[in-house]
Amino acid sequence: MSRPRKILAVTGGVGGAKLAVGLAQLLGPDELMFAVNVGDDFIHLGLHISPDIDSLTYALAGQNNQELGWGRAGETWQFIETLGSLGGDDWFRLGDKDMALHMRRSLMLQNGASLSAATQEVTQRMGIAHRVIPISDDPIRTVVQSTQGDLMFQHYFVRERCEPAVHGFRFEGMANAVLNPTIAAYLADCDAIIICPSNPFVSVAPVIEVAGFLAATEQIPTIAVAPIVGGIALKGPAAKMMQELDIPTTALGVAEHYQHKYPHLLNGFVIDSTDADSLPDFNLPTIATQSVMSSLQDRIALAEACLDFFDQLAA
Ligand code: FO1
Repeated sequence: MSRPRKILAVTGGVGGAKLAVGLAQLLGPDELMFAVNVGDDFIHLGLHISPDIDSLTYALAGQNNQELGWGRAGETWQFIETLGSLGGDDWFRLGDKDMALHMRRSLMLQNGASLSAATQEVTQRMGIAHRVIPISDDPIRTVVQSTQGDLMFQHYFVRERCEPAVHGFRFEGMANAVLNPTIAAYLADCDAIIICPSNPFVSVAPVIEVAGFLAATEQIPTIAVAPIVGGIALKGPAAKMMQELDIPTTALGVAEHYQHKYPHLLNGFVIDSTDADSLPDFNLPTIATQSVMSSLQDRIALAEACLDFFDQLAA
């Protein structure tokens, strides 16, 4: 059995982008497409910000800011610091270089372009051959239901530093959001789907809950990589959210959450080697491998392991 050659990778921002980079090293632009979360998007300072699309774009272009873990490499901050000194909103740190991207996208959108078209323009200009596709061109906005009331995602994540306890999420606009036709067409002869190690509640859910996605993927082998390793989130507030939602903060907890909420979604699951003791507890095919990705080699090795896993599942 040969490896799947047409893969859709579902990803949120920084955590998922690491595996995305590994996959992009192994698969060509006709073999790999990225379906990206837009629930983190918001209008800020009059600009359309798409944090997950941008994190993936910067990572694929080798332009991600490794010190901060978000934003663009080699950044300067004159704009936001000057804005702050004038009494403007400076809690969301827009770097000078990053601003150019938001400005370019926002003006394209104002002139009638879709988010897909604006993303294609930026990714191509940054030398990215793979297709980075927003899950929908319609607005989907993640609202975090918390002890401080309903918070727009970036208000919860950046302004409130994920401190409020969460008890749920809703995705404004989801009911009217149309699955991106480019993704729908790709799924028609897609061989395999990889859910990158992104937050299940605020990165993966707003992608897979877009009408038509789950139905279109039911017959396609799908695996997810756990974003929790040794009870700790690889990135961001996933473990804290799980605790607050009364879900065990383990890789098994993530798998069971997916299986309970989306019964036909997963055919396989990938956990970190440090959690290998829990392998017998999974009731779906599961492999343990190194999923903590510190280097490019780690990203490629995890991508290889995911592709090999599809061979095992087929056999
Ligand atoms: N994350 C932060 O923690 N603080 C920031 O000030 C911040 C600014 C920012 C600007 C543009 C952008 O595209 C992303 C930015 N992020 C920032 C990251 C972002 O909020 C999160 O990483 C994602 O939304 C979570 O996936």
